[in-house]
Amino acid sequence: DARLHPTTELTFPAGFRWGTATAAYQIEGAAGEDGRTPSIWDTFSRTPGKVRNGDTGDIAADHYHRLREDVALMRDLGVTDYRFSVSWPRVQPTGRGPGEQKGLDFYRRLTDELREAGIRPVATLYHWDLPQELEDAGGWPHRDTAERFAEYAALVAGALGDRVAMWTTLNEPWCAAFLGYASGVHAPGRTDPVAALRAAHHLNLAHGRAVRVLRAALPASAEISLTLNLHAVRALSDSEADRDAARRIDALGNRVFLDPVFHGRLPADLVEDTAALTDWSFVRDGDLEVAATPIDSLGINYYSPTVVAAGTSASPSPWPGADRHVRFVPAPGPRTAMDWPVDAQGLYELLTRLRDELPEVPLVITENGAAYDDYADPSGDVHDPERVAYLHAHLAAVHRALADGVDVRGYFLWSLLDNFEWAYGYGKRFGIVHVDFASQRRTPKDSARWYADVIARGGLPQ
Ligand code: GBH
Repeated sequence: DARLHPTTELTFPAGFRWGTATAAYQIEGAAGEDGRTPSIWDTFSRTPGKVRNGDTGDIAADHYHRLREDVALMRDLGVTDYRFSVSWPRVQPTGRGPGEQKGLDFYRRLTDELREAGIRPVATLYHWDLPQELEDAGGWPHRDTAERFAEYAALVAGALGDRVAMWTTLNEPWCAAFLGYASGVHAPGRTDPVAALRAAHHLNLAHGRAVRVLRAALPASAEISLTLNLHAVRALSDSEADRDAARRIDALGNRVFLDPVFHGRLPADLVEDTAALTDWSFVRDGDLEVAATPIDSLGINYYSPTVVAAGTSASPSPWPGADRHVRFVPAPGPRTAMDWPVDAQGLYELLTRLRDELPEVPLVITENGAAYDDYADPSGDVHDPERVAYLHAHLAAVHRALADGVDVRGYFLWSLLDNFEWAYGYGKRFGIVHVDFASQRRTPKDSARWYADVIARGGLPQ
């Protein structure tokens, strides 16, 4: 409220949801406890050479044993919502059949604790940790995995349906399909472009099947969503060749999911671009209708824009069929510790595009944040000024989009805690709370105090 905080420059709408986000494999640890079996990320991270420094999620931030402390951290921040993911191999160890009660109980304890703290639980069903048994049976390129996912969704809805306000089926199916099966930099580490296209389709199908299952099982008030890491694609120049490169990446990075999920169709140009690889006959009658089952909102994870020009890329790449047509151009300007460009305008562009293309769909920023090396002063305070600047700039972009009529309902900061940053291991820190991985001590950084102030004001300070 601007009257209470005269120095608040940009006020967000009442009811705007302020959250933080995490994912099971990145924080939980307890990889072998209470009946949990290996997921593809356990297998991948234990394979030498796949993850920097040989890091694994075996212990991670030990959140499985520290959920009360971590919820208390969020209560201190004042967040309204918390986005976590459910570990499939923890709650359904073989990927089929009955659930594992001890695993389900963990999420019941977590959601109890959240509700007691006045924080809305937002659950993601799949944040990349496929049970290894299902990968052994073919993984996402195999159609049956979509059926298994729908059954798993029913199991989790049965256990948590009375206590989770918002449900996300999949986190970033682009990464699951194309980093997992085409470039191989994520689990399961396969480098087969056709398998990746099949995976993308089966993820769309799994999403739609799960939406139907959730809709039938959950109270009418439950919000059902999907999170995509949409690519804010820009052509390096206005030349026809560069614009064609941008079109290809828009097809493979965005419309491969947006078109099935919101329009029940495949992008015609994508089918044409990939004709030498596949005839898409794995898409069966009725699949696209299932994928297009209505949802209540779209989650967007945004970190950086993507700049492309006509050219070629090294293979294996995560872009089936585009390697000989597209070159990725490093964007100018400052970089995060991931070497990703800092460019809040890309978020604004993405949001206004979605307003124009999907005017009926409410949007939620389900992830935004940055990795930086922080530093502790002699008193132990942890400083991360670049992260504060990054967050400020991106929230200002969200505010500008709101002013321009984009229906953004909330913002989830990635991430609550420093955690296992996938192929980068523990070397990259995204948290607003520092984690000492030797002692598991949590220390809120300056950015945590800054975010708590933003939430308390309902907006950005000057
Ligand atoms: C998200 O992934 C994840 O949901 C989260 O678990 C993760 O910790 C967080 O962001 C930070 O990484 O792949 O060559 O096209 C974001 C993944 C990163 C995928 C940037 C696209 C662009 C380079 N995205 N990446 S490329």
